[in-house]
Amino acid sequence: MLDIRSGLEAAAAAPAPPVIRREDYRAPDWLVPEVELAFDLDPARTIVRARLSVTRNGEHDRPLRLDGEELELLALRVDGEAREARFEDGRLVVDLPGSSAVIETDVAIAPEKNSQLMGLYASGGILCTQCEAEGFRRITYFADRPDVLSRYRVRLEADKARFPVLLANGNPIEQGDAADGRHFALWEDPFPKPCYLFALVAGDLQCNRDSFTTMSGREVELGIWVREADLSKTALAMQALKDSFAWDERTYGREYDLDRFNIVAVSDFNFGAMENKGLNIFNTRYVLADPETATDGDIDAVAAVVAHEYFHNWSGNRVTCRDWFQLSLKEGLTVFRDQGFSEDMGSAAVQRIDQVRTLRAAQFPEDAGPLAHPIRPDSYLEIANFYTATVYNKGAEVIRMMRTILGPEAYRKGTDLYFERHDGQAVTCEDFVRAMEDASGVDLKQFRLWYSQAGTPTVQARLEQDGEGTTLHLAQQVPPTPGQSDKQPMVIPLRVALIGAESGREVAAEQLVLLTEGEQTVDLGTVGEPAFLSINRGFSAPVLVDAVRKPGEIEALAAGDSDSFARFEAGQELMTRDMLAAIRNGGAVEVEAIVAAVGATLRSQSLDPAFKADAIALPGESLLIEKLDAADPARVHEVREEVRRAIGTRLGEDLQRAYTAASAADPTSLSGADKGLRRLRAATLALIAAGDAKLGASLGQQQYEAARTMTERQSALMVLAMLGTDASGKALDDFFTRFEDDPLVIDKWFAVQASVPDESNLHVVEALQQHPAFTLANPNRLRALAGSFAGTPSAFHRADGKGYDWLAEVIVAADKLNPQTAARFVAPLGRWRKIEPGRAARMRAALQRILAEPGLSKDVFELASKSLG
Ligand code: 0A1
Ligand code: ZN
Repeated sequence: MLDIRSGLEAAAAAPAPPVIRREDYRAPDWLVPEVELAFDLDPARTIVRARLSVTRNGEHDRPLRLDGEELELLALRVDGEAREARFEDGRLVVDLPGSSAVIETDVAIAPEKNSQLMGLYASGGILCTQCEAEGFRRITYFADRPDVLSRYRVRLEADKARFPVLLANGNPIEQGDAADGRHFALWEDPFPKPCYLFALVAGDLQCNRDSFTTMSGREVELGIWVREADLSKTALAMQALKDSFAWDERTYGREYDLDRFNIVAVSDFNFGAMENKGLNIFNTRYVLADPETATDGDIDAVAAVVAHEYFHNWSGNRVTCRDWFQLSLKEGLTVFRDQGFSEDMGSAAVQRIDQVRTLRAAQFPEDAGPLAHPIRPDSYLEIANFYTATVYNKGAEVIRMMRTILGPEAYRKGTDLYFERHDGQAVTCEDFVRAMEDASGVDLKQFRLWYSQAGTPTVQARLEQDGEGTTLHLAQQVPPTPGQSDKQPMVIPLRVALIGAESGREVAAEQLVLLTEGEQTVDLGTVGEPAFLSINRGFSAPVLVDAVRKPGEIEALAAGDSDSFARFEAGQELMTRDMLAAIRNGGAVEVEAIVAAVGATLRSQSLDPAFKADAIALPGESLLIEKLDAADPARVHEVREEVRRAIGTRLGEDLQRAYTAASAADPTSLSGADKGLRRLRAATLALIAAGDAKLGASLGQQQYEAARTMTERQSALMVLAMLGTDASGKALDDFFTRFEDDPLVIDKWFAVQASVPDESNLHVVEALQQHPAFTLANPNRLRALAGSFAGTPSAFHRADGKGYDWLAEVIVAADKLNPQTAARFVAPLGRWRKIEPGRAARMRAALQRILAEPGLSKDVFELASKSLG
């Protein structure tokens, strides 16, 4: 067992948590085919009676070992006989002579004291559960691992007045009254499932009911359960749910399998939502939405998360993971599936730009930093730390590449085979790849490196043209990452086309190039004119492209590449090139090319507004920092602001014209066209304000006051908050009073103020921390404040390091309540390698201070110690 604390300057006194390794996997010693649970629900003290029928798995004489955490054991019986409990390493150990037995335990738990939000907990008067990854052991003693699948029968009993609604997985069997004003409900789930998919909910909830008839003609009752006041905000989620049912039938041939599908919204939740079998539990943020209180982006996210959780019913529940190292098996595939859904429901081109933006903002830095890990990790201390952008979003890119390489038909044959072959099983990423190979006949041996190698590959590209023809020279490097110094060349699918420098047309039609060697040349034939290289079109591979560019090439591609994603990319490359040059040489920015490109985009008659909004947005400060060594965040901010100002002043008329035209968006419509107009309106307003603060303030105020949707209101508020005028104070006060009773909107109020990119904004953040509406206990609220602040480089990276100190204190305080959520704020401090030495030393000091804290959780310990490196 490796002690990763050794060598740390600030090692805490507690013993190091054990490292869990993928290669140590062993099949379970005991299986648990049947589970009966009876809950006597009470927020202060809930009694859980469990009856497990266990069977020995294979030939061995090892005892049954059950996980348990913070459980008060009241009784243990084996085949009806009371037994003295024995514990080893925190597990309940039961010696069993035969090949099967019935184990009964009675335990007591305290949901209202559960601030970790794992296991059974209370949220705003609702009792609910979260069991993935290892929360079920906080409910009862159990083999808490995903490869133990059981049939569940669950009886819930609670006070009828306080908890009129009692829900669990599967189908309802019976309900009725019990003594002392209590009532009960009995639920049965016919599908064997791992315990991480167990769920129950008890509360005073109202239901938005609907139904869906499946492709084989079965009627499924759909329910979205929320507090009564929120019922009017569930229509969009319900529509998304029905669309998801239909899409999965159409696109993957997957039909729903129970008579009921329930969604419950709770306001205290560590992640976005959870796919418990037949009873999804959601963070309110991903259910409740209407145009007045949620932005278009929020509304799209609701649909995507509803789809994501629903799609897990096949990719995750019917076919689940053998162990937690295989997490990307269900998450990468399910993200890829929800991306496909969003592409089909809206504009595929705009969706792809958004997906890549997310990947670049969240996953590329992870892959380039101290926390880099393959999509199938090899080891962990705390699995909760591996619900990452790498496992989810890079995992989805890996599935997408397989689809690109095999083609859509073979890919679909592959998923059909995978679901059919492994239905009811707990399997591995390897099983998925093998199904793809078997269905397509394509050898994916080398492709498997995407599962085992971390780090974002760089592809170097150079186009050579002479009388003979056109040759593309490619080379790839996969960078070293922690624990992986030597890398092998990967299979990189690159969609490539050539654009004529004179004609502006595609002079070599798009083709798929598979880069498999360290270096490779590709013959692209003869083209009649000098050509420009359009490469990694549609972002066909999650790589960094470093192409040798001819003068004017990138400008020409930004103005006219026939692939809209590649066109967007060229614009970003151009902006990045000129900003980085100025950051590095310390002089003024060469803004001509950027201003020309943004101007042409704004004036274009053919581009749609959503694309325009994306194309005129400058790469963010974090992205620029990632591309530098020893970055000075203040300088990065200065240069980026200089460019924004130049665009604002030089293109004032174009921006105002676009802004006014975009004001025509129909506030009652959620069509792609209207959403695109609102997006363009927000982007142009921000640039107008950068060029002319006075005009920005007056337009911002007008827009705020006339706003009919949250999209308009929030973008105006952001511009006003950045300008920091009197008008901004008034608008912020108005916003708070107007939405005081709506926690999700108050989160925005915190987030907007904590995102102001100003070195002095820490004072505002500190004041907000003292605001009566602030609490460390609610993950959404904490993210709104700490996540927004740490995600704003020019405010977070104060030269005096006080931003880091503040974050470190918040992490330590939050860790005492909720380790999973606290751990999510460590990564920004781990980026010190990219930052100039003075600030970097302060970032390290903050990490050391966190590590010196007694009683630190393993969640925070793992990330802080790895970040220090
Ligand atoms: N499987 C969920 C993610 C999830 C993981 C852990 C949670 O609680 C700690 C909650 C949700 C998904 O991918 O949606
Ligand atoms: Zn998921």
